[in-house]
Amino acid sequence: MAKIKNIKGRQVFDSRGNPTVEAEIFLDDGLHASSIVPSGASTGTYEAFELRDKENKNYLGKSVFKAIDNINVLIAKSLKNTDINDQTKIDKILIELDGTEQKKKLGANAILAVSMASCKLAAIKKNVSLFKHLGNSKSNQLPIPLLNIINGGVHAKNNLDIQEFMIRPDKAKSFSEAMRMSFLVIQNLKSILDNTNVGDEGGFAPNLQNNEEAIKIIIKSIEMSGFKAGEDISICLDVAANELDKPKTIEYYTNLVKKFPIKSIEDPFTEDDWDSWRQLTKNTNIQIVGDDLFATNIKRLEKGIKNKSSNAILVKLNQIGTVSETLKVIKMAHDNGLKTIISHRSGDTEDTFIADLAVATNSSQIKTGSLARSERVAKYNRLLRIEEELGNSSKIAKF
Ligand code: 2PG
Ligand code: MG
Repeated sequence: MAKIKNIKGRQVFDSRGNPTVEAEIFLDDGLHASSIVPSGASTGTYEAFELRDKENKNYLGKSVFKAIDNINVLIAKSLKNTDINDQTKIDKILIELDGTEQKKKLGANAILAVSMASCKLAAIKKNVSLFKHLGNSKSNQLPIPLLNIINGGVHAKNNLDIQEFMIRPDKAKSFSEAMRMSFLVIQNLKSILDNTNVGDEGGFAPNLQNNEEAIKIIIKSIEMSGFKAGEDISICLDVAANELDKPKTIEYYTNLVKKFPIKSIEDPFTEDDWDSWRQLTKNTNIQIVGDDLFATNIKRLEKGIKNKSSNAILVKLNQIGTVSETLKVIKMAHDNGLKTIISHRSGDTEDTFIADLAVATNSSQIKTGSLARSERVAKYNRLLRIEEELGNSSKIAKF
């Protein structure tokens, strides 16, 4: 048994330059590991609570010193001497110590940093890669990436109201091939845009006439790269409907899908519009993804499964706040035939935990931005290394 000796929290910064939480855990034998939590911009009402020091004017109300303090005092004391290999117990202690539905007492940012760091440390102690520690003997499938190559909505200061225009290289035979295909499309897209400034997730953020123009330019870039749109590479959208000024209708989406090679739509409706979700899922045969709808929360996922609201779920660790609860949500989704897409946040960091999580859980997809900004690219690079480590036994999800 390897016991936790000490836990240290510290305030660091995320990719938008906002303060965030890092936790570092130390074992008796001197081994240690750390993890940093990300932060969203288009956040849902049902997400776990992100604790910020609203009254701290020095940091415009965004510092996380209270969360850090909770790690250094309450959490460190409660987890001292706990076996690092017992993730279920660690997360249970954290959940009970907090005691609130949305992790409002300690802050989900404090809790998740510790939960992820303990997972990483257990892997280091066992001397295995994180994806192997988190997964099982079947964890040899690389996810297909969804790359957000045009940013809009609250992630960019432009006039597009759909938040994410993504490409998914469906016909890639390996992860490195998926990245090569995506690289070509991004470079071609860059060559035809006048303005190549990027948004929060590394995708370009041009001002265009409307959403359809963004889709048309992406199709053009796919074709310029020598691929067939809708076959080799498909288009995926995240509407992030909670953030829309003008909601979109079921007909808008069914027409868009008829017109363009779109294979996946995330958050087409707001988080409580269960009826519209159900109808759209019934009326199309593409992937409909619940993000703010489920908030990686098992109770909301249960409701969505009963309601037949979607056929896929976006998974974000910090929407729920512990690794164990995230794994349960993924299992419930798979047991009920839903696809899982492991996701970054728009404010992210150098932490690559989600890359390992995607492989460990056999998730068919990962969404972690474009090929720009190191906090995004780091996840893709980690997946390339995992593919190399798996060698001949590796495969990639099929579409
Ligand atoms: C989303 C995410 C990630 P945010 O809506 O899916 O792309 O954005 O982190 O701002 O919620
Ligand atoms: Mg989303």
